[in-house]
Amino acid sequence: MGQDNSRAAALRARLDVRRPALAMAAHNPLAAKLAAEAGFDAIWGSGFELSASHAVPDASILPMGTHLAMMRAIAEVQDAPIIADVDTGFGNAVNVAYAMPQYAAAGVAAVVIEDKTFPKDSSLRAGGRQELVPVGEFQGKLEAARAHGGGMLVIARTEALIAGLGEREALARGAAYAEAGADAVLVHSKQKTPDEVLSFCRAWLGTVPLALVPTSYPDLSFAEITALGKVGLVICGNHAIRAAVAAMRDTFRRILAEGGIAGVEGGIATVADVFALQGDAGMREIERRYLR
Ligand code: SPV
Ligand code: MG
Repeated sequence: MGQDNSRAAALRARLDVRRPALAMAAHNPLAAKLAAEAGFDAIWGSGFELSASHAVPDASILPMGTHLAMMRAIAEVQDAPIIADVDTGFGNAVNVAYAMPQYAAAGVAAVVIEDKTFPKDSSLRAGGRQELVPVGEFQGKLEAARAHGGGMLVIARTEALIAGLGEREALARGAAYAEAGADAVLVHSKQKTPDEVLSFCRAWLGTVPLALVPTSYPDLSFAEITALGKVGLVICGNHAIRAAVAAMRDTFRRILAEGGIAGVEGGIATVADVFALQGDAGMREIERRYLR
């Protein structure tokens, strides 16, 4: 997929501050398929979800190839544009330049690169290591991503608020990243109320749309975000894995407590439902045509 990355073009057209695109996190192709089926505009290829699904910390533990293979597998089973969470870009600008063509070839529409040092730590982790790279160094990473990204959108994520550096630093970094060619600026916050992010959004005078991940301040509705007139993308950062964890825990507990599987039957997906999600209809067609 070269400069004519059609999923990137579709996503670009959807980054509309009058009606922000809604992305749902996915940690595997099945979750992505369910998110697309539910009507989300895009899939968030979340590093947190993928790490959690491997039961390891979201701290640059999994290799790039694991994340890349998952993005490719997600692209193969559904059509919604994928926004790949490439963390810090797996190193410096050289690592970014080598990673980008591989993500583009995997069918990814956009990458989000964050301005933390490598290896990263999870933004939401209490007491996490949140050190940022210098602005100029990060601009170089963004420029490398654009130059080698085969038409993918490049979304710059600043962790200035997460690192406690304040709104002025966050605004300056956002502006510098837009100047370096970022298609959007993701501003992340782990405050329990939306005040910090709302203040940033109101003060943002940049020319590119903002992106938000409202995990920590869930009371902020999509309508309230839209009313700001600045946000082109809202990412539901980890709701697939958290839903899966809660559902599995409850089902497993009930089966043991009830001494059988009958009780949970009505509350879980049918086998036929799962067959359909596996593309059973497509395989039947192949069988009909070619199996002799
Ligand atoms: C992710 O989903 O991997 C993110 C969002 O980067 S957060 O976990 O909130 O940092
Ligand atoms: Mg992440």
